[in-house]
Amino acid sequence: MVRPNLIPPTSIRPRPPPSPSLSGLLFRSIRSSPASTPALTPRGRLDHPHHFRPQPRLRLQQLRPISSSCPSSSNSKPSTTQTVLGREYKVDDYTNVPASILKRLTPNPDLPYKPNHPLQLLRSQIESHFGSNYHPMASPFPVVTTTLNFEDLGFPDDHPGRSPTDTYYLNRQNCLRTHTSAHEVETFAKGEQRWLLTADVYRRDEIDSSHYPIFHQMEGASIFSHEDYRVGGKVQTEVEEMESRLSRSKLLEIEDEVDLKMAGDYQKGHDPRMAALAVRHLKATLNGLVLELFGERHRFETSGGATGSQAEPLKVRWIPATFPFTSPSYEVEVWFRGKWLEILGCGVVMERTLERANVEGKLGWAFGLGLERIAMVLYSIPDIRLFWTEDKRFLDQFQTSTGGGAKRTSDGGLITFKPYSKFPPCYKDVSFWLPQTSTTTTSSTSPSSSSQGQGTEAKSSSSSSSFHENDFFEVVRDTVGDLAEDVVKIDDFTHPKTSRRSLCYRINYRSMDRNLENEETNALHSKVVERLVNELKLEIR
Ligand code: FA5
Ligand code: MG
Repeated sequence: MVRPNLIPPTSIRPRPPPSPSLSGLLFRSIRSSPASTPALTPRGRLDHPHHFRPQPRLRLQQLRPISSSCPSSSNSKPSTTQTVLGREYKVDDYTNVPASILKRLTPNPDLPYKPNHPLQLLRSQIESHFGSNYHPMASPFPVVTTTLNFEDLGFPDDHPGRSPTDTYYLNRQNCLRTHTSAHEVETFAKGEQRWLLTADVYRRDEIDSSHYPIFHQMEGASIFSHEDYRVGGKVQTEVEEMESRLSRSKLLEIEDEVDLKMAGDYQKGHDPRMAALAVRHLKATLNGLVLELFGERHRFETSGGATGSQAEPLKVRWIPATFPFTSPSYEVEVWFRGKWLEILGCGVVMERTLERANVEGKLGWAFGLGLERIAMVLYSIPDIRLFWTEDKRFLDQFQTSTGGGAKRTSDGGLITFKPYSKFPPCYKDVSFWLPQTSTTTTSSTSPSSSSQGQGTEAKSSSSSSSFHENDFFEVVRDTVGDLAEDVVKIDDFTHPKTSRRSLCYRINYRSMDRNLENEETNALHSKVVERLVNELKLEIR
C-alpha cells in the first residue's frame, strides 16, 4: 500500500471566537437558476437557504459501552472514555458515534489505496493527471479537533453542519472529520503549496444510492505568491496553456455562466485582478480534470459504444455555492442517470485560512471532490454501498492491465461495471407520531434545520423541535447496516385538531449480494421499530 505522506495527529487548540462577519453566511449552496426558482436536489427536493436554530438533540444509545479497535488497558471506566484507533477520548454530552461506525474505523478505511479497487484507480488517475507539481498525501487518522474541522475554516458556532444531528462527535472537542478541508490549515502550515490529500470522511446523512455515512474525499489546492500573478507571469502562463488545451478538445460541453456575486464575490483583501486570475486557473484546472476523467468515456458512449447502457451526452455544469472557507465558491455537477449529481466544491481560499497557517503573501484556490460520486459516474456503479463489498464479482471487474491509474481493463476496454445481480427489493413502511415536546411544528417544505455539505447537500426538514431525520436514518443504518438500500419519507401529516404530526418512511431492504427472505426482513424491521420507540421515543401508529 502506498501512503505517500502521513499527516501527524492533530492537536487541540483553543477555540477562537467565531468571525462576526461570517456568522450570517449560509452553509448550503444557494443555487440560482436563471429564473431564480429554487433548484432541485438530486432527490428532487427543494434546496433552501436556511436559518439555523439550535435544537434539542436526541442521542443514540449515547452512553452504552462502545466497541473499540484497541481496547483500553483498564476497563474500570467503560462509559466515561472511548478508545479510537489507540487514542482515548472522554465521553460527554456530544458523544454520538454509533458502534456501527466505530467498527468501521478498524482497520482504518483505506479503499482509495486498496489494489484494483475503483477508488484506488480513480485516486491514482487523478494524481497522475495533476502530475509532479502537486504533492499527493493521505491522512489516515479520522479524528480531528473541531477547531480544525470548523473554527479554522470560519464555520460560525451555530452553523448547522456542526450540529450533532449532522456530525459524528467523539466529544465536544473532537469529531470524525466531515471533510478533507479539515486538513487545509495544517497542510498549508507545513509549507505545502500545491497538493492533493485523500481521506475518509464521515457524515450523518440520508440513506440512498449516492449517500453513505463514510465516504472519501480528495482535497486539492494550489497557492501562488503575488509575484506569480504579474502580467505574463507563472499563473497567467499556466492558465493560457490549460485553456488552449481545453479549447482544442471538443469532447465535452461544460456549462459555466456563474454570476460572480452569486458565488460570493472576490474577497475584500484581494486584488480583483489577481483573484480573477486565480478563478480562471481554478476553472481551467478542474475543467481539465473533468475532461481527463470523463472525456474518453463520453466519446465512447456518444458513439454508441456503451454496451447495453443508455448512452447519454455527458453534461457538466458550474453553479455558484457558499462555503465559509472560500470566496468566490462553486460546485460542479455531472448529469448522471437522469439527475444532476454534485461531484465537487471549490473556490478561492479565504485569507483567514492562510493567516491561520502563517502563510503570507499568497493567493490561490482549493477544491474538495467526492471520490465515490465520480467513480459511480465513471464506471457506472449504481449504488454507493458497492464500494464496500468484498464480493469478487465486483472487485474482479476493476482488474486493470497496468495497475494504478489505468482506465482500461486487461483486455483493453474501458472499465464499465456490469451488475452481477439485482435481488428483489423488500419495502417496509413505518409510521409514527413525533414526540409531543415540540412547541412549533414546521412543514417539510420549510427551511431545513440541517445541512451537512461543508457544505451543500440538501436535507428534507422534519423539524418538530426534537426530531431530526438523520437520527432516524442512523437507527436504520446502525440496525441493518448495508441492507437498507434507501429510505424515503412518503407521508407527512399534521392532525387538524390535535396538531400532532406524524411521518411515514419507507425503508427499502435489499442486499447487494444475496436474496433477503421476507422473514429476515421482518425481523430486521421489527428491530428498527423497537429502537425507534426506545431511543427516539417515537410512537408507532
Ligand atoms: C465539502 O465537503 C467542501 N469541503 C468542499 C470544498 C473544498 C469546497 C475546498 C471549497 C474548497 P461538500 O459538502 O459539498 O463540500 O462535499 C464535497 C463532495 O463530497 C460533494 O460534491 C460530493 O461529491 C461528496 N459528498 C458529499 N456528501 C456525500 C455523501 N454523504 N456520500 C458520498 N459523497 C458525498
Ligand atoms: Mg456540496
